[in-house]
Amino acid sequence: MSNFLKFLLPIFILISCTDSTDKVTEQDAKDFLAEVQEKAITEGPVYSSAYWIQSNFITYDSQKVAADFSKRGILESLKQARTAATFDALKLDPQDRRALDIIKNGFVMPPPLDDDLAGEMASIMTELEAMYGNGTHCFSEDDCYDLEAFENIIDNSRDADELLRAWSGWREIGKPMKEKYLRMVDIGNKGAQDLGFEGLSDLWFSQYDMPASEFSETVDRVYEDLKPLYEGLQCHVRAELNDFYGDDIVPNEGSIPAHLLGNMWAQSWQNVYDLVYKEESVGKPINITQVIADKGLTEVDMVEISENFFLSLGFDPLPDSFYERSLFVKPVDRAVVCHASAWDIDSVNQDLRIKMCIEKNEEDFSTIHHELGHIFYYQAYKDQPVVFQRGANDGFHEAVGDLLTLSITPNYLEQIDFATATEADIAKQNEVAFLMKKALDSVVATPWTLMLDKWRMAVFNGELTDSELNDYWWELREKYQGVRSPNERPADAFDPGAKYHVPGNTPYTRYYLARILQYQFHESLCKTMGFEGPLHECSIYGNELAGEKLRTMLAYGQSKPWQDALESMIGTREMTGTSMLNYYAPLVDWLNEQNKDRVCGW
Ligand code: X8Z
Ligand code: ZN
Repeated sequence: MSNFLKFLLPIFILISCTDSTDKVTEQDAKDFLAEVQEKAITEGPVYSSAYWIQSNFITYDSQKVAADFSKRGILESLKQARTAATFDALKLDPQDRRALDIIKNGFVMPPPLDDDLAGEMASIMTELEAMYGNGTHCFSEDDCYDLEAFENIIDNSRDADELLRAWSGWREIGKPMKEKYLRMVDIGNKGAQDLGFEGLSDLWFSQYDMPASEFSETVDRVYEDLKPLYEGLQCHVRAELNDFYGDDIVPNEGSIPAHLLGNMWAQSWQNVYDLVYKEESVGKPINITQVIADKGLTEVDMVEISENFFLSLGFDPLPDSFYERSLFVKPVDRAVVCHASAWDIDSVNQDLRIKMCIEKNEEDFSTIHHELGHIFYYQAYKDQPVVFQRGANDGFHEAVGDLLTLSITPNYLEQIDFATATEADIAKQNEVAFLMKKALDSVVATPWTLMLDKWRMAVFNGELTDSELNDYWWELREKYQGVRSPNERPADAFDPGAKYHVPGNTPYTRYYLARILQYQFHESLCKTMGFEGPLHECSIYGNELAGEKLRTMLAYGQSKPWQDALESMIGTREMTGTSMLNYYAPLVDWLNEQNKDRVCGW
């Protein structure tokens, strides 16, 4: 925003508010909120159905209908935001004030209140999502791969050439997104400015009950505590991969090439666990993938087992419609957005669904818990007004299911008949193995979940020229993750486009918050239960007291500042990395020992 406009906008708002104070009353505000509520209840479910069809059946027509709904929906929300602003100067009941603020600020990618720009934005957004969902790359006419086919290679292969081919192949789908993405950001920044923000970055970070700059500082400060743990892990993994692949492919210094870490985005390294941890003679973790295969579990069985965990905490069972209307298996005859998601289609009728192309393995067993975390959050806050039917902040929403995965301990696996008592005992004898496996997913995700929005915000803020966009992505990946591109990226590469949340416009800091919060929740609930052993041995499974505490907090939705919600559950208002460090304490000691003669860092 130009300085002139930055200066003008608050005055405009002030004038428009002072002007309107004579006309609007507290009762008008209440009537307006009631109207918003009524509209959301009656019209919301139809919009959700249009988006459900858009993601479940990617066709020319489903995209056309969704783009139209999206345009009309966003214009309506923008009008509501303007009306909400007319009450700015009124003294109101704090809950009404909070509701109005959410109506004014709760946007991700707003166009200005303009028919043409809203239409253009809706079309671009729909198109980008479909480009990702439909993404395929062909090396030759009969050698084509979609994401799942490429992931099958990246997750399992140990052949560096084959890995590089798959890694580079998937990134071809990002290239055609670049121009559209930049145009969308351009319109979005204008929309954010019209709402009174400096731009999209300011809008995104203003949704955390504290000034955007303070939130940004908090997020960075917490990472400083976790950095030594991550650096120790990176150092050890690099050394072991060097051992396996040799100096030419993984030099034992600097950043690790991104194609060798067992995940398309190198955001979880759990698939290379067997390469980096070999001391299993004293006991090894239970292989959940193997158990799923041995038991012949179906995708629905996996969902039911996860649901049962929530039921053991006292949550209400999911309605039949959840199982009837969710998508659990990748369809063979049509294109869908396979990236897992949870949907609150109709809160009044509790029409809740997940959409996921479940693979029968440990990773997806965790992801099912993650998705059900969203679903049970929806269930818990269903009696709140619609504006408050959100997470205390978006990180809370992402943390619920992940919290439960921390309770998938050997004892829990024994309780649900995934392991015999002997197998559980063997697993417990090697806590480092258990923690290593967990850390390769959870600790590894922290710098990644932190850097993604740093890249996005640099784009939003116009800090990069078009030709710098991709290089800056890799600069951040090196800086935060110690992970590098395995090859020189082509000039037209747009690698961020190959990660769902970029074309899908899902803010990513929420996953960083979730990583931190889930450990804080876990530590506190374990304390509530009177658990006294090491944190990683605690499971909240079957503990109604823990369930009650969790549910009470979830039921607030966004009706309170997140700091209040956090305090109500765990007694502190601060986000801190301490609980995560406590959880991994034995691994930290082990890594220090392993790395003592290595030169760490990159
Ligand atoms: O996108 C997700 C969930 C849906 S909210 C499956 N996650 C992030 C990702 O896949 O990149 C969960 C972990 C991080
Ligand atoms: Zn999620």
